[in-house]
Amino acid sequence: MSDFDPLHDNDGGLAVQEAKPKLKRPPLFKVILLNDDFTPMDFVVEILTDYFNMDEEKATQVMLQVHTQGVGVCGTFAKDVAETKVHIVNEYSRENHHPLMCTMEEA
Ligand code: TYC
Repeated sequence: MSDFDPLHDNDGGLAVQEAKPKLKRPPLFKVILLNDDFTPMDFVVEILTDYFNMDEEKATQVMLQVHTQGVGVCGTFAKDVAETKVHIVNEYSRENHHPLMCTMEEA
């Protein structure tokens, strides 16, 4: 017969620590715009207002940050959302014959 007794804790008096569930938050990704010499400033502002929900003032600030520093962050998102935004922005830029580059990196 089995020694297992469901009415007792069966640990022989030992302190037994439950394993902690190993849950990690999924990583976030920054969506980034790169500067170039050809994309018009208003086109970049349009991207930031239309795809990143910025108002005109914030979009202009971020555009100028990219223009002067070379890169700027459009926002931080879950991986699949960041991938979709990068894809949509790059497609839209190509359709409009601008070389604007949008990319992502882990936050
Ligand atoms: N440097 C561009 C210009 O002078 C403007 C620009 C800003 C381009 C931001 C890309 O991500 C960019 N017209």
